[in-house]
Amino acid sequence: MDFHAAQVDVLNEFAPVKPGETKKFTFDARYPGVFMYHCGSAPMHQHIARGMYGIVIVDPKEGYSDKFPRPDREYVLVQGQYFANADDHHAIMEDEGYTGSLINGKMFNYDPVHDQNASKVLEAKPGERVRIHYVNANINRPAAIHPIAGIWDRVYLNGNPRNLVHGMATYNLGVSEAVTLDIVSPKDRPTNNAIVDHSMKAAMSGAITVLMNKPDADPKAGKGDNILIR
Ligand SMILES: [Cu+2]
Repeated sequence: MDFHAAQVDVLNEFAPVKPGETKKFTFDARYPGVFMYHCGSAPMHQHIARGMYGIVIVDPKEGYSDKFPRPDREYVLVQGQYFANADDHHAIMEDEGYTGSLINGKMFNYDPVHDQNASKVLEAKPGERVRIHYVNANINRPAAIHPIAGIWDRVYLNGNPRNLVHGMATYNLGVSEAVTLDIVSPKDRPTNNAIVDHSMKAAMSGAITVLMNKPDADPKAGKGDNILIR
């Protein structure tokens, strides 16, 4: 297991664990932010393509501040790729047979416009600060994260409160990169957003997430355990 939040010995702590074996290690998370983790066993790209990845969120020791205000809601989005033949690890490495983009494990997971079976969306009330923690677990491709009909109010590079950028339309996430993105919809008019990977192949094959801003938003959505919509 490769935890990008950890500073450890790659030959020891990140060594492969064979079937039937167990391994235990601990680390101090010294940097706040959002980080990818993934299976690091060979062939690593095949394990990642099979979905063995996720996000680690390290909260800042000092808590919230003017620079890092408490959000009204928070959501986690982890983007990855679906390959037609997950057995062909050479094709995966070459980005061949990439047929869909996954958000938290499913194409168009929160997009009822493109998938009529999608029953879930992200929700917020107009004027609320919505914080999105986004990971790019693609094999080779960057991801251009844009909130259609909106602007990222604040972007925290790698999710670190010290790395603050304002007013961005699109943030380009490198491979394995994670970012924290705040969006605040106008209070005085109804808006909805579609959070896309603006790379068209990714958007058209699954990387679209609908954020509905409505006065009767579910009060529990984006809070506590519900930062991940299941
Ligand atoms: Cu890695």
